[in-house]
Amino acid sequence: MSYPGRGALVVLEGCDKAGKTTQAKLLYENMIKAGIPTNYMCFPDRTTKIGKLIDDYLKCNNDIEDHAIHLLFSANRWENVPKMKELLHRGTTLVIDRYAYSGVAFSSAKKNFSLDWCKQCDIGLPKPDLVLFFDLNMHNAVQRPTYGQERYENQTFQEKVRRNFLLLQDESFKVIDANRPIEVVYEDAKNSVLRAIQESRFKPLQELWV
Ligand code: NYM
Ligand code: MG
Repeated sequence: MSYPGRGALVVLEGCDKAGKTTQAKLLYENMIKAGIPTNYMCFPDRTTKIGKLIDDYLKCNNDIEDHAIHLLFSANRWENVPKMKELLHRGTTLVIDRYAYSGVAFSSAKKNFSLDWCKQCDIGLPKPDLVLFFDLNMHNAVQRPTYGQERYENQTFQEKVRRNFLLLQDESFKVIDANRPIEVVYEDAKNSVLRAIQESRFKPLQELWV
């Protein structure tokens, strides 16, 4: 099957333990099965040098000043932009587990960090065609296995993060009720992704927050 035009940039966002990774993997596997060229990526990309610093920070093995870690998360996206653009222009759809919205929603939940300041370093990144925001009741999130193992995984902080995500909603956002069974959530997500692929194929890739 040949796919003219570019691939879609699809981002999955949400608080910790909302089921993003499960859904991203399901989307990736099923799109490959359906013959749609697709790649899975995630941020932070913990495999690069910058990503290793971030990984240590999240596991509380190191401390990094709040502004500096914010910029490192952003740098970790920028270092992947050439690869993302190449894939998209080759017609590959990207399913990405977290992106700049996480960058802003998490950092701006810290004291003295404004949404506006946090957005600056991500301005100009490739703009997602679709952002699926997985909205999970905090009560359900804290019940999930491994909750609380990494930095930021506490309820007060996550409630601030959730409010920040909702402040970042734009025309590409779709809020998905993640409190439902995996298969129901998946159906909802899949339909939006298939629509985004159709609609963005012949549209130029845009820049985020410009
Ligand atoms: N996170 C993720 C940030 O604070 N800023 C960012 O730019 C990104 C991409 O890292 N708690 C936070 C959100 C998560 C944590 O993500 C790691 P994951 O999806 O649990 O590996
Ligand atoms: Mg996590």
